[in-house]
Amino acid sequence: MKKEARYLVPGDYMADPAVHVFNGKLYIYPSHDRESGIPENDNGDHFDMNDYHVFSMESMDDEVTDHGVVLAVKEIPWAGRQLWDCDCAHKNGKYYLYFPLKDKTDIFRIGVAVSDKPEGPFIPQANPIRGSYSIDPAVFDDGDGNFYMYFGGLWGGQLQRYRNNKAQENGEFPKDTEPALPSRVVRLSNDMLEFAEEPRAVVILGENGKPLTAGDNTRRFFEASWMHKYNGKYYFSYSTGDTHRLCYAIGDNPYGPFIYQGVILTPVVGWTTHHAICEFKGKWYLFHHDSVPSGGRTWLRSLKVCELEYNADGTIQTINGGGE
Ligand code: FUB
Repeated sequence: MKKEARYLVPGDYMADPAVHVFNGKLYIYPSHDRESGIPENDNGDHFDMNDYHVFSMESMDDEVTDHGVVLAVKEIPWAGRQLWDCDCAHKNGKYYLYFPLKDKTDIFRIGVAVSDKPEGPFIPQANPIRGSYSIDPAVFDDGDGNFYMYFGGLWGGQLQRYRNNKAQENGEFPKDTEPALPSRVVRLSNDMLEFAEEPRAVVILGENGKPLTAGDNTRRFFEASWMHKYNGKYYFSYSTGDTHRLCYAIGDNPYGPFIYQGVILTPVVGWTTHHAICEFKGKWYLFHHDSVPSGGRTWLRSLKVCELEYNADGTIQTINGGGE
């Protein structure tokens, strides 16, 4: 594969990739963007997606295979609107698709749908996961029987409405000098359908050993959590949202704390940036999206992939997103 990023699904708008290798093949679980005519606002109402497709690749030089619609809003019993970034995990021959969706009262919850195959179709559970909230679930298989979900997103993702896993009367943001609102991490139950514990804060420490502050908006967490392991270390990566970077922090276990390291991807064309990092056939890749093919329409994004390279000390080489 060439070093420069390439678009994966030229014929349709797909975003927010989650990527895993199952049975030797690469599977991509993106959001499916569409033009619904809803005006752009800070609440993200213009991201009005109503189904998911799954894509697979035999090798990185392949074209992607589209497995079609695998889950739609109309099939989900508790659905309100807006299917945002999903992820998939495999355990004991079953595949679990985790997805954020607003319920009938316009509150984001995280649901799960199950299939016998990585390419679906997926059958949704009757209710969202008990105790779930906000958006952007990313599920990490630690290889020891434990699976962890990272989730949360600010602004339209509603994370600011919660403290200690409880909804607040007024969802207020911390002051600039206070610790930033964190992503959450939770271990999943053995049957993969519930949280096994109360979600915990994903704390990112700066060089002074203190949590990044809310005012540190070029480095603090905003949305789009992802976890991968490299050389025994845990790499938590995320979007800084309103400053449009993908950044990462490294820890010694899935719960953290994580120490801030730097930028993986500089801003792309389009407001959102979102990614997955995955090893496939001996190389590492960054999957992400931008809005170049739609002429900058930020709610119509296109999937991309490029190689990701590490330095000898385990830090990641910054990739140019082309949007600055
Ligand atoms: O696709 C809708 C939202 O945009 C996602 O949930 C965020 O991560 C951002 O990419």
